[in-house]
Amino acid sequence: MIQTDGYMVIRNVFSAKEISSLRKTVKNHFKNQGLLANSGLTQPNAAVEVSDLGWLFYHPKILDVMRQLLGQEDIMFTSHCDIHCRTLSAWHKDDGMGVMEGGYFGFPAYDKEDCRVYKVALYLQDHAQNIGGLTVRKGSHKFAEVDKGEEVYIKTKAGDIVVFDVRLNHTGQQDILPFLWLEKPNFLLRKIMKKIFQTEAKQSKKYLKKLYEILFGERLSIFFTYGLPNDYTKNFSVNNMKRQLWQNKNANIFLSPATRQQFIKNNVLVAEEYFSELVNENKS
Ligand SMILES: O=C(O)CCC(=O)C(=O)O
Ligand SMILES: [Fe+2]
Repeated sequence: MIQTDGYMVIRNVFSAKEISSLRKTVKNHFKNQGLLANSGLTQPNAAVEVSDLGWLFYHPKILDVMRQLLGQEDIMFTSHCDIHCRTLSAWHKDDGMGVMEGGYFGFPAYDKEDCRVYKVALYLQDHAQNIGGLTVRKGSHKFAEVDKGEEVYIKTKAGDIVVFDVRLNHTGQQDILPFLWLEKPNFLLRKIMKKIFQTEAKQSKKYLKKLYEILFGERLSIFFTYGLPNDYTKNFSVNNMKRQLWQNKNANIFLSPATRQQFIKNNVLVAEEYFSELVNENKS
């Protein structure tokens, strides 16, 4: 259960056609946009910045899953969405404790039962035969320590989603070659490459990464977030939007009218109702 474990896997949410269309949209965006981050590219505030993704956020299956997990009809879209291409990762929480004082909730909310902000992790390729998908620490949404909790690697196929509490400890792909049996050889390979090609460690890492992408395709992912319509979700949304705006260095705050209209039509509340304070901040 998501309230005890802090995460839930839902299989076959998207069709092969939908995944292929999302891959196209994400790849196309990163052709000439995005920020360099974690050995790859990332686009914060993608619900606002990438208009072709709109349909994903009010997809009937996503709204069904969220209503079930949140246990009620009334749910709120936070306007959070990050998309990634080829990025690597390390253990962290998405509650903003590392980003601002008190995190996105304004204080450590690990013991709060009605703090229910859930993120969708959608990988646009299979991660069942490698360790490039999501690894979580079960139950770790209940405490502050990032290095505590039973480690679980979640095998996913393109079309599956993982929904997790934003306070949960998690990491994406950590090494350039995401295979458990290669943990030691990864290191040796880099050493050999350095000898043969006289390439520096950083350079040989880059070549290995490129080689992996040629063999297995580019690693693309989409993360987006909903919550119960309460103060926890509102604070998360406003403060997370601040983070997205800092990263983007621009002032695009609001969803397109078409996307907004679809949320209204589907009875989904939108956190951007509370973003007016951000407009004034961005002007000054
Ligand atoms: O790269 C991944 O798979 C994880 C990304 C992530 O944790 C995040 O965007 O917060
Ligand atoms: Fe994360």
